[in-house]
Amino acid sequence: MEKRTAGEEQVVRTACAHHCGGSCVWKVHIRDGVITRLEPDDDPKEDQLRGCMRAHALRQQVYAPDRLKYPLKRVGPRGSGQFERISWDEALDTVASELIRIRDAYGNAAIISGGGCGNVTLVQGMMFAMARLLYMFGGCTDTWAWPSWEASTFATSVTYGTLNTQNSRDDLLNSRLIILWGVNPVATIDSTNTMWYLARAKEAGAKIISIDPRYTPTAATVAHQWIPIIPSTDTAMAIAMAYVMITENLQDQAFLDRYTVGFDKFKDYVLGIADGTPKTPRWAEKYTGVPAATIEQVARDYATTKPGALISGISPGRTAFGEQFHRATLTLAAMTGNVGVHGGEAGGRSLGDQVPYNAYPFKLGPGLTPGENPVDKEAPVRPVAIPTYKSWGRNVPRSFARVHQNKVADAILKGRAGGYHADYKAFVVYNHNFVNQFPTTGKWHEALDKLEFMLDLEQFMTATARYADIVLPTCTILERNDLIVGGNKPSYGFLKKCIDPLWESKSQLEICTLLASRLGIDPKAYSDKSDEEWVKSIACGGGDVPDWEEFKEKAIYRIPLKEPFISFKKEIEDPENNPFPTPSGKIEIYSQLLADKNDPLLPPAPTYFEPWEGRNSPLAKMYPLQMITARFQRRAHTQFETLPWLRELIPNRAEINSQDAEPRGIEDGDMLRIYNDRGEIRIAATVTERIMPGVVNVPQGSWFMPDENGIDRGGCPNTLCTEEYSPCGSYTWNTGLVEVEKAKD
Ligand SMILES: Nc1nc2c(c(=O)[nH]1)N[C@H]1C(S)=C(S)[C@@H](COP(=O)(O)OP(=O)(O)OC[C@H]3O[C@@H](n4cnc5c(=O)[nH]c(N)nc54)[C@H](O)[C@@H]3O)O[C@H]1N2
Ligand SMILES: Nc1nc2c(c(=O)[nH]1)N[C@H]1C(S)=C(S)[C@@H](COP(=O)(O)OP(=O)(O)OC[C@H]3O[C@@H](n4cnc5c(=O)[nH]c(N)nc54)[C@H](O)[C@@H]3O)O[C@H]1N2
Ligand SMILES: [Mo]
Repeated sequence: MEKRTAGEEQVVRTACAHHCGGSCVWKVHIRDGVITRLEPDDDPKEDQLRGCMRAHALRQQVYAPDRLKYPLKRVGPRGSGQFERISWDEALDTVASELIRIRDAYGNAAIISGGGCGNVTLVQGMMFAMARLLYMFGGCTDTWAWPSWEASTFATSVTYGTLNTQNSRDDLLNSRLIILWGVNPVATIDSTNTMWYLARAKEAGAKIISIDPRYTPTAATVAHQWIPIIPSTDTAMAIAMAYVMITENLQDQAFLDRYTVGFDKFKDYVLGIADGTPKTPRWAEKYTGVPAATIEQVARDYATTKPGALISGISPGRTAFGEQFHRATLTLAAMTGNVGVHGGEAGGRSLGDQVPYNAYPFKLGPGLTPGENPVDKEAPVRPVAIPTYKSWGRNVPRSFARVHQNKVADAILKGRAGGYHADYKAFVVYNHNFVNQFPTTGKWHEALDKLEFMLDLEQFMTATARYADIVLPTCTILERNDLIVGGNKPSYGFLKKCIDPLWESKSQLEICTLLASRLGIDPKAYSDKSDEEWVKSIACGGGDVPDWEEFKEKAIYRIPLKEPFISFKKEIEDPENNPFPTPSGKIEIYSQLLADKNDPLLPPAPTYFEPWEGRNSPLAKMYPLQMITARFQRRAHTQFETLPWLRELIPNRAEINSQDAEPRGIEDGDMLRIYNDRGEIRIAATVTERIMPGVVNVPQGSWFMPDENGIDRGGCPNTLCTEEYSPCGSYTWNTGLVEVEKAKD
């Protein structure tokens, strides 16, 4: 940061990357060390990377009165939220002595590392800084399963042998048909400018179809057709689309013959030769609620309007058997020959091998990488993992030492006696609001109370931080340096330090460096660079960014590409020399690897299973409504929730159709009681035709606020969600039954 004279206004360009998959550019106005306003990107020469409503409120986040300002020590019972201010020295000494004590008494596996995605950046964010520290400390118990896209990760690994499966979003301008299947970028961003490319693609004549239980703002803005679908049943529709293509001979057989294996086996299933049930549009209509004629029309559209991009959203993957949705839609992409071509889309959305949200093979210079976790290495690999299955930043197959994130509370409660790898005594949380964002099934309180030590690095007093023994105040993205890569067109974004950390907050890198020496780790071996030097090392010391000074000034570097980036271009254009990285070298519609695993719930080819809590389940008699938990535009998960500007914009409400509201005497704005066997919440209603009957949407990220009776007054959907996960490990946040009534209290 340059020094300025008093009263002089300074304008700093910086990037934002706030857990929405976007990376936008901002001009931050600063006077006398105080941020006075933020202006969005206005570069006239380039595609502007304009920020969203949330980033417009970043200034309120930085100066929020409820920000955590000092290190805190718990003084009341766990969860009570009673803390007292302590010094950094006392806080760090306590953290270090507790971690050393627990490691020496129980081993490293007794420490669970709960890193999340509060910020998805490459220096301070994700699991870099803290994971590296804990691995150097001898390791920790890691968690497994990516919350966002475990189903898609699994399916793309099986089908293509890699996670890098997307085209850059500017390629949508080459599409003649775009199917948004559970995708709502107005709220989710899904790479900055996705909406802009969708709007331009529409202007250029592309037909756009949205398949979603909700008539989303995205559908309202760009779609020609909205197809409401019963949640958790999308696989049935995709398979019936395959039926239409096969029986009308619309599939691209030459593509299938040349690039895929196992289509015939899938075809036998689709036609009912294998099990006696042809997967006709009528068969699918029963499950999906989508009229057979509509399924036929979408199948014909997709098979004949080329090129076509079927964007298979990750949200239908977060359902019971969600991996089958992705296996099926990837198969449709191959059946229509839309893989590896401009205007098409191979499908799937997951981590690239290196970076989030993007398949582009970014180059990255040396960074603060965590390396290998010794605890992970001591246990065998989970059978669900397949050889090509890698995790970003930690290319280690998931071992049995790891705990599924849905099972952390269960694991703490039961430990070895419950079949887990260790008895867990400490929980280190960073970038994560664990208690809020994972299903509780009523276990969190008891579980966290059982711990010997819990640490949380936070900016706000979250539902999770309330349980910690020590809370360390962490600064925001405008108070430190960091890097993001990704975006619609591949780019690097520099999140620049605009002001010094406020109050006594510190960056995660600084906190970990201070802890290193106390944990007996050489701080120089842990990190020999400042955060800015790490940004430079990753972006310029081997990365694609050619000019550090220019990058610093502009905060953005776009990789100059002659044409939009296409995944699998070379595999399609020159297959002899570029096999797919699967065992067969081809797109695996049928996977021998899965066949060999012989798990009936993870069959080798796409298969429809009825969800365990669907409309046809016996439980639906008691809890007749399906709950989904979509992204909420004014928040990034739980972040920004307390900022007045954003609260004014959209009220936090559950959406319910008038056909479900009226018989229950519910009117728009009424407070609802939503419940099932797992819990009970209160949240106000939006009565609307924009959600299909039988479905309630409780926006995820609502703050968990249980009262003395355990009723969650904050309306957090995870109070009602199940901790059961799909066979591949995917979370099932969009599969669950509830009942709704007008609240009396
Ligand atoms: N019901 C339901 N639950 C869901 C989902 C769903 O669809 N439905 N989606 C899931 C998905 S995909 C995800 S990714 C998770 C997200 O879950 P989380 O990653 O827990 O969500 P966030 O609220 O974004 O961030 C967590 C915390 O990080 C803090 N934070 C922000 N920046 C920093 C920082 O620089 N340092 C530190 N130490 N902390 C910081 C924030 O204050 C916030 O409290 O939620 C999952 N939970
Ligand atoms: N504003 C904002 N943006 C975010 C985030 C945020 O918290 N806030 N989180 C970010 C993160 S970490 C992630 S992982 C992504 C997630 O991005 P997504 O998973 O795409 O986001 P969702 O809003 O959960 O779901 C998208 C749509 O799927 C629909 N849907 C739900 N269930 C089903 C189903 O069974 N079938 C079909 N066809 N559709 C269904 C919902 O109605 C919704 O409109 O978003 C990122 N962007
Ligand atoms: Mo996510």
